[in-house]
Amino acid sequence: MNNTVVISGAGLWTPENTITNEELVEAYNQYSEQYNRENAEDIASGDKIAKPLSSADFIAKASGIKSRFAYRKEGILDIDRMRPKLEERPIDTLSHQAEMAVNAAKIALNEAKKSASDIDAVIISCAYTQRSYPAIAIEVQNELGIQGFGFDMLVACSAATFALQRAYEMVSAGTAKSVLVINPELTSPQVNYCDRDSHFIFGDVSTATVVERAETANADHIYEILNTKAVTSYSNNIRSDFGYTSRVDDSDPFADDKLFHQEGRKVFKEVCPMAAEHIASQLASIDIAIEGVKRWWLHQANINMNQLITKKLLGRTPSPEEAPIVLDRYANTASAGSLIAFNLHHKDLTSGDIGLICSFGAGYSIGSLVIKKH
Ligand code: CO8
Repeated sequence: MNNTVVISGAGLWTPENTITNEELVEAYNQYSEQYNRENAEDIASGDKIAKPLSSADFIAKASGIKSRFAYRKEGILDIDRMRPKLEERPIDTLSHQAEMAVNAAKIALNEAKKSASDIDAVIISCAYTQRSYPAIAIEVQNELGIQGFGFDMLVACSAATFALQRAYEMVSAGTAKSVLVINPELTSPQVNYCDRDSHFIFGDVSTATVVERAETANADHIYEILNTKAVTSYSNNIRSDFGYTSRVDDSDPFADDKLFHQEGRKVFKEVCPMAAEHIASQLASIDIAIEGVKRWWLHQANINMNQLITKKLLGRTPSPEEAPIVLDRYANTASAGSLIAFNLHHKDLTSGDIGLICSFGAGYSIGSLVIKKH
C-alpha cells in the first residue's frame, strides 16, 4: 500500500479589523502619559516606574511589523480599557474560537476538494484555547458535521507544525484517513497593550490544513510530506502564566506576568542558532541541499530573526519570493505565521519543488516539515 501522506488543502481566514502601528502607538502613548501624570508623585519618589513612550518607527524597524488584524478591535485602543472587548456568548452559540476555526476550515476543505464526510479527525492547535472543555475541536467537528474524533493541543508558536506532525503520523499509521488541523490564533486577549516592549507584537488570524493519503487526494495543489522534525528545550524567556489555578493561588489573576511577556533579546539570540541548526540537520538527514529548497515558509515573529536564520543557512539573504514575509500585515500570529506564508505563497510552485515549513518560539519549541509539490 502506498503510504505517502500529503497536504492537500490550506485555508486562511483573516479578521476584518486592522490596527496600524500608528494607531496602536497613539493609544499606548496617551495611556502612558495619563498613567505618568496620575502617578507623578510615586514616580518622583521612586515607588513607581514611569511608563516609557512607544514609537511606530521603532516597531517597524525592530520587528518588521507595520499592522496587525484584530478579531475584535473595540477596547484595544480605548485608553480606559486597553484590552479587546469580547462578548460572552450563550453556550448554545458557536464560541468565538470555534467560529474562527470553522471559517478557516471551510476554505481548506474547499481547496482540498473534500467534504465533512471525508474527514475523520480534527485537531485544534494554537497558543491558547478559550476554555478547557469541551474541546474546541469537538465543537468544530460538530459544527462541520464530521464523524470521528477531535482534540485540542497547545504548543505556543509551534502548535501548528506540531499538530501537522501528529496528523502526518495518524494518517501514516492508518488511525485516521484524513485530518483537519486548525489554528485559530486568538492572541489579542493575552496581549499586554500597556507594555511598551510587547504591545505591538501580536495579531489574530486562523489557518487550517487538510492532511490525507496521496491516493485519496484530488486537489489542484498537493504536497507530499517528506520529513518532520520537532525539538523542545525548556526556557522561561517567553511566558504566559494565566491558567486554571490562577483563581486559587492568591496572586492577581490579571497581573502582568499572567499575560504574554518575554526577554525578547535573549529569545532572539538563543532561538536563531537553534532554528538554523535544526533545519540544517533535518535537510542533511534526508540528503536535501540547502539550495535545493525552493521556498522557506518560516515562523513570523521578527523579520530580523528570519533574515538571520536564512542567512546562516544559505550564506546569503534570500529573495522575498524564496522566504516570504507576512509580518508587515499580520504581525506575529503565534503558530499560524508559517502557515499564513504557506497559504499566500505556494500556488506558483511547480511539480518537484521542495519547501520547508518551520516554526520556532515559546517552550522553546521548533517544529518543521519538508514538503514536495506533486
Ligand atoms: N518603542 C520604542 N522603543 C522601544 C520599544 C517601543 N515599542 N520597545 C523597546 N524599545 C526600546 C528599548 O527600551 C531599548 O532601549 P535602550 O536601548 O535605551 O535600552 C531599545 O528600544 C531596544 O530594545 P530591545 O533590545 O528590547 O529591542 P530589540 O531590538 O530586541 O527588539 C523585539 C525587540 C522586537 C521584541 C525583539 O527582541 C524580538 O522580536 N525578539 C524575538 C522575540 C520572539 O520571537 N519571541 C517569540 C514570541 S512569540 C511566541 O513564542 C508565541 C507565544 C504565544 C503567543 C502569545 C500570544 C499573546
